[in-house]
Amino acid sequence: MNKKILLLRAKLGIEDPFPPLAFSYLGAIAKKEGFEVLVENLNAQYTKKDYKSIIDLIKREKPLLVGMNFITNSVTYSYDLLEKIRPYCKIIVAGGPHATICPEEVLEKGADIIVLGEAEISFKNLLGKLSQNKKINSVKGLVFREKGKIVKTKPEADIKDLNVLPIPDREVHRQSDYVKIKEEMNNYGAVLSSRGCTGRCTFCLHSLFGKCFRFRSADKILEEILQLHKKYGVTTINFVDDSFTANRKRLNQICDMLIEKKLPIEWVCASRIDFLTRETIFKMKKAGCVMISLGFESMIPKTLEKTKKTLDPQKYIEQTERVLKWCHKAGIRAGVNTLVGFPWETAEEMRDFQKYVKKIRKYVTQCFDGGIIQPYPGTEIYNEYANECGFEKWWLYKKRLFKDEYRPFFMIYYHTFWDHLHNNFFNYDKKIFREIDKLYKIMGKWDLYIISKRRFKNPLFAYFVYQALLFLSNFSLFLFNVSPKLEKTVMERVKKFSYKFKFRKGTENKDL
Ligand code: B12
Ligand code: SF4
Repeated sequence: MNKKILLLRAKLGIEDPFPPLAFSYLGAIAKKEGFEVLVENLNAQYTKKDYKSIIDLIKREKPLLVGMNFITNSVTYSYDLLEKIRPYCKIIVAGGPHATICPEEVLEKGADIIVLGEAEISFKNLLGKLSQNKKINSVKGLVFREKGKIVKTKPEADIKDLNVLPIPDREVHRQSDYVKIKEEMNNYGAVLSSRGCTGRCTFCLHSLFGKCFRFRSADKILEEILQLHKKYGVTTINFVDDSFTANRKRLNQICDMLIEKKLPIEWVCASRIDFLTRETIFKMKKAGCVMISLGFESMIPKTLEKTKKTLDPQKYIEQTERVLKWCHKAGIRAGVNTLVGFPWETAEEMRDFQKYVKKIRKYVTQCFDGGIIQPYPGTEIYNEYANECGFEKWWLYKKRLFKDEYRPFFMIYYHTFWDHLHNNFFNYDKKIFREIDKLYKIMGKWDLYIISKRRFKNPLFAYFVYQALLFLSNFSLFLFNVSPKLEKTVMERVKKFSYKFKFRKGTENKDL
């Protein structure tokens, strides 16, 4: 019997700076069950693989199954790959956010079995059955076809105690796909310390890991950090949790352990605004935290309320300003996530947002990050507006805005969410479109400014770099408006050069 599996991620348009944790977790599970695990991530930033080499690999290795990962906004890329490899695969298993929300669609596109949501237990049981050529009906958490009918097995329970999971196995990935220079070993430092979220925001797919927020113990986190430091020389840990700071007791324990160990480790995380206190922030700093990405989203009370971000917008906005000041005092860089473009927002509110950004920006020392609302399936906002705004199943027909996955220069530093604005899901009128565009340019300018300042100590030189980047971004935007092809011809080299001149430290949140 062939105990070999291939885990595969398609090229998705936005490159992966770090190895997908899904494959590290599932790889660890499969290895424990005695399987050999092959991983190919066509979306890894330095991979040299293409469709043809994947087909050759499948023909050569004949894996028992090929497991693919599906994310909504790039799902058509995954479907392309699925179609190409289909004739050469025995069994294709699908998982990830999109496969969980739209299992029937993924089956229709050619997959054989869908594993819903948190997959470790179902995947382990599925491997057991498939490797013994047995029926899979008793495995929970699956969707598949049997005699032409779609079968959905009973749901698998959330893993209550995350400590029972193995430490994700990063050895399943090819290091050269993610690391070219020593500093990039930090790409191996992505850690998931909890699953689920205490929030229920209407624009977010918080149901992926079930309804219940669970966390790994501080001991387990430390064990993983020590392993990453010793084995890969990682010095920056990137906690990718939805709610890293939600449990204060555990946060304190993690901080205490890191303070006591005196490791040469810095870390970054994301946090809701309301989980942070002055004491917490100062303690986090002492424990090596250098950056917090704050889930602020909006200063528009109506939006904060309607999206269920908070029940008390006024208090929330006041807390935001306090948190920003505390981070500033503690010496932790603060990033601010924003989200605009909700169908009820007005041009005037966008102008208020612009003023607000100008007011708080001196405390924003990482970047403004976020976007223009994209209605992902499985979210409340999708269910409420899909019909009314005519964007049902948009991921299948929405025209790709960029040819050959080339993204113009102005999007790297300046107008990161230009494509999201131009997707225009909520049919903005001209006025609001213009004001959102303006808002993102104000934030983009600030991002360019702080990135240049952080990278170059000499203030005059930093200012010069900032002006140069701003000029190049605007020039790229101008060329793109004339002709996307022209932009590519002129700016592709500049883009390559600017990548070489990467801003290494402190830019974890921007593709620099
Ligand atoms: C890190 C991250 C990223 C990184 C990814 C880097 C990387 N190499 O992984 C970056 C920054 C690139 C990124 C980008 C984007 N992301 Co993102 N991201 C995340 C985040 C925060 C963590 C992902 C993670 O590592 N999770 C931990 C692992 C263990 O979980 P997992 O991947 O879900 O895998 C589990 C299961 O899903 C399942 N599974 C997954 N794959 C497979 C495959 C098989 C075969 C099987 C059996 C099971 C299985 O098993 C795993 C273990 O249980 C999630 C939020 C979240 N809480 O998960 C959002 C999330 C995945 N991102 C999301 C979005 C929307 C985006 C962007 C569109 C945002 C943007 N700015 O444009 C882009 C799109 C990227 C693309 N190429 O298409 C959404 C996806 C929604 C959707 N419907 O698809 C999420 C869920 C956030 C949210 N709550 O809305 N992202
Ligand atoms: S947006 Fe953030 S706080 Fe809200 S549900 Fe999603 S992860 Fe949780």
